[in-house]
Amino acid sequence: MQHPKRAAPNILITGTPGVGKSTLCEKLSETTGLKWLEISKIAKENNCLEEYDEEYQCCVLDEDKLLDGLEEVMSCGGNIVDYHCCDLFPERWFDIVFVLRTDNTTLYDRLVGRGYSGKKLEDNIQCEIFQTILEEARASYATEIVHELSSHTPEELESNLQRICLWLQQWFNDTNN
Ligand code: DAT
Repeated sequence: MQHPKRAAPNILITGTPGVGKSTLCEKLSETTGLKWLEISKIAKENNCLEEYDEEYQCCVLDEDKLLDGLEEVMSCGGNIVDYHCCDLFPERWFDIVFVLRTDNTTLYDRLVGRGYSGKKLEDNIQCEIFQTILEEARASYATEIVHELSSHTPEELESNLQRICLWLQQWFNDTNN
């Protein structure tokens, strides 16, 4: 269901780290003029990170503080939210959810290239193998708004971009008619 107060839709781009979220979001934002919200960066800049978790080698997120800070911008619409988890956000925020997917070899190479190793590398590969984020998305949002996108090559990047732009065009057509 479309949100009556939004002038433009909100899009969630999610998936395991390394699947290509930032790459797609940056291009999508350039092409559409929608605002790219990099949640990891926003959390850091707004002091929404709590203590460092040694086991997972990352900081624990203060979700309430983050979500409160985003409420206003999300209620206006026109945002592309980029984050590797998706079950923390209110369901009402999003008009569509894309889960980017890669095969294990591609993801492994990308994460090693980024300097991941040991448990952090293994956990992320397992996350993709068990399609954890896809299942999280299906459990958190209406299944008809959750879409998987294959994200291995520049050609796939281009086709994903086109697909989302077409959807966006349709959203504006439907909303204005
Ligand atoms: P994420 O934001 O999901 O962590 P990223 O956008 O930083 O991922 O991409 C990780 C690496 O993979 C980066 O070196 C760019 C590359 N990449 C992303 N999407 C790609 C695609 N469709 N084709 C080829 N390389 C891609």
